[in-house]
Amino acid sequence: MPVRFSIVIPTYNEAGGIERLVSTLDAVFRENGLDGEMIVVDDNSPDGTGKLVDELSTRYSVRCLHRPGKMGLSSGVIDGWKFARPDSEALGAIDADFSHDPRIIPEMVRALESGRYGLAIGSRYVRGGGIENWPLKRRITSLAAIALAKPLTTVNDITSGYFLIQRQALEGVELDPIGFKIGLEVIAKAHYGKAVEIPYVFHDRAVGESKLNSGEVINYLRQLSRIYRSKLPGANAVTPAAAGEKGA
Ligand SMILES: Nc1nc2c(ncn2[C@@H]2O[C@H](COP(=O)(O)OP(=O)(O)OP(=O)(O)O)[C@@H](O)[C@H]2O)c(=O)[nH]1
Ligand SMILES: [Mg+2]
Repeated sequence: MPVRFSIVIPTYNEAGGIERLVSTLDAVFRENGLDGEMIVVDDNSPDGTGKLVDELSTRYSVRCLHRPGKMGLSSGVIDGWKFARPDSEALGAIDADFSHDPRIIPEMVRALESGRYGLAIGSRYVRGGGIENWPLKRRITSLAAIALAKPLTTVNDITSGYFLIQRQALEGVELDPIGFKIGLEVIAKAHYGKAVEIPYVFHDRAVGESKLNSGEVINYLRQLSRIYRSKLPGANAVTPAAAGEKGA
């Protein structure tokens, strides 16, 4: 059964590359018979990204959700999923700067279609994956971020922002909209059964500027500590009285 899906592209000042990404994804969908839509979530980018995407929506399978100001990557992805067509069975995310290789999307979709996996992750840290043109500092920061989250999961690329997940795996899951790491939030909390990591080579952005700053490191640590705390025994326990249940 072909899986219908919506993939969110969060944008802030990505006018320089968004048309190339949207047209490439559109071609990948068509050439592989995929039933996908793109949702760009734009935070009123001063460079006019949102307006450009509205124009592109007449030619490609893309719609733009406009938010009034810069509200963060993770919250953008979460809002995009709410905006997605309701009959999409899978939801995903991809960066706008071509760091995430669109050519692995068919493999991600097929993995969900197989019924064996509830989550398909674009992965830099499995055989065949990698990173190109990243300065040493970024590589070390990424590995440190992953090491801190390692006890949470067996997934290798825990901080990947490139993935596709069955919609039902997110039902009832409270996602923290803090910061940049929506992938970690999903990997640590959603009910997806088995995950598969599909390798790709990450390329540093060629156009536009990075939105990552030192504040995001603090956000990441806050996010991690909240996830760890939620995993502590009894963290989500509800007393019978609080749940409105009657004791035995
Ligand atoms: N809507 C929205 N999108 C954002 C926001 N911050 C970042 N993004 C988008 O999220 C994606 C990832 O941001 P990047 O700046 O590429 O962050 P990064 O990949 O960690 O860093 P570089 O690739 O080095 O720039 C891009 O598509 C950004 O445009 C935000 O506050 N709102
Ligand atoms: Mg990037």
